Amino acid sequence: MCAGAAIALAIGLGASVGPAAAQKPDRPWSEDVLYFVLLDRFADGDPDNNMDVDLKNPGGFQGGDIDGLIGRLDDLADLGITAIWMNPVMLNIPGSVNSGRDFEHFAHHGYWAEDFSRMDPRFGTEEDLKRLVDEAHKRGIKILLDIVYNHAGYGSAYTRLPNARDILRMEERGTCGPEGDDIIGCVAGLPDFKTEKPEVARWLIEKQIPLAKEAGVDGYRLDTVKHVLPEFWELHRKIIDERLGDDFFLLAEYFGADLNVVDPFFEKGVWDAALDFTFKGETESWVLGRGRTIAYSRYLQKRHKVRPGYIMAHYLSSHDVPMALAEVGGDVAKFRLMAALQMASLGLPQIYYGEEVARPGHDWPENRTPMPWGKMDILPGKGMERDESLRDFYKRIIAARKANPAFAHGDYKELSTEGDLLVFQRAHADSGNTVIVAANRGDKDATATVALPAAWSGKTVTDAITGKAVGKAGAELALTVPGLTAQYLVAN
Ligand SMILES: [Ca+2]
Ligand SMILES: [Ca+2]
Repeated sequence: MCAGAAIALAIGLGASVGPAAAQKPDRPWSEDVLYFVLLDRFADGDPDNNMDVDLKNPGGFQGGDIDGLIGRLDDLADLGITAIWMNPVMLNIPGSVNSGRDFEHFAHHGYWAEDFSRMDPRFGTEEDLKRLVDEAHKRGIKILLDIVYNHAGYGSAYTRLPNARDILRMEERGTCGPEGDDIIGCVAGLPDFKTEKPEVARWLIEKQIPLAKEAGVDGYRLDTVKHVLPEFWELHRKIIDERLGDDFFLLAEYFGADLNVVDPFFEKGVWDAALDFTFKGETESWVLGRGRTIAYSRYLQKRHKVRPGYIMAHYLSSHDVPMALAEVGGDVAKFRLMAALQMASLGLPQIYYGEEVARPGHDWPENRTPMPWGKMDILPGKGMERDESLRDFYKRIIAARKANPAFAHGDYKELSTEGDLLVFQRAHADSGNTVIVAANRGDKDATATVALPAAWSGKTVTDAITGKAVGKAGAELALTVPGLTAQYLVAN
């Protein structure tokens, strides 16, 4: 080692002395509840970083930032969530593109990178990101960075590099692959990185590591993974393991995928989890009375075929699909039923910001309305109505999920699928925890008599959502489930 290196090392060590960063939460991801935030629409903590803000433009910037999210961490901890995924925070392209609608579309969502090595000042600084991670960790909350390797933003600085042709396929140069080609086509006309070239792959991966490493984030949510060759993901895992540690969590967005589609990737271990694109549609359909209860039950059971150690993250709404509450006609009772089924199902439940307070909106751009803050003096959603009783319901179902390991780890056993009433059991042998879930999609009371676990004998059966006793456990229990409600039955 030369003298210079020794000095640099000494300075490096000196710099690390100071207030210790909060411990990373070591809870397994299978036990987490994930909350997805579009920063721009959540909370504006710092008006000084606002640029191009136009509260009237659904495709424009509305001022939300990391500082605003930090200010709401206590709320989120109170809700019970244990992990946050926020949209990409790298510098995005300036200005707007034509939305094809009657508004201009700015990069408010963060998916149109201008430069991967810098933070977008509209979202905050590197210090803000570090502070977010530390403050979240203090509350036992993990943070996921959203990472895009497939494409850059429209007209991004990368398209003007002298070697742009070597690293990108571009519409303006006529170098995009055939439309509809998942890998070499240009998704939505965006400049497509030649990720099949190892040198481009390494550059893209390395470029985004320093921010993650400095801030100490817990993992990545990986955007548009199906538009990048599988070999890229093998190299990616190898580099991430080396640079960020083999416990660094990777959640993939393979658009439209069910577990059969992502299983070959799980088999190779390149990701830890993938978004489940089936749960929303199947659950909405069942709650809306479409299809037989037994078919929905078999669907829920099939989700348990996920490869052990890997996770499907199931959601009801996101920035790319219509809001679930609107999909069920704005009927909050139906939406509660869906939320109860989500929180009772295997996987990593993902809540889209504001769903828990009945945020209004339907399809793009209305699926990215501001977080409603009611009377709180927080922009951009100040004055927007909040459904506090729905939030309270979410608190109770999340608390029940966390209190009962059977929800995160238990197997699935169908108990009754008569008519509109679904009753299933989740049982976890290691902890001895069992929950019986009853959900009634009809609007009238539904009844069923179900066999109870032998271990429940003589105990009081309680609904873990309401905390109310529903009966004494014998060999069987006669259940009455009011219309459009769910029960989480536990024994105590
Ligand atoms: Ca701001
Ligand atoms: Ca591609």
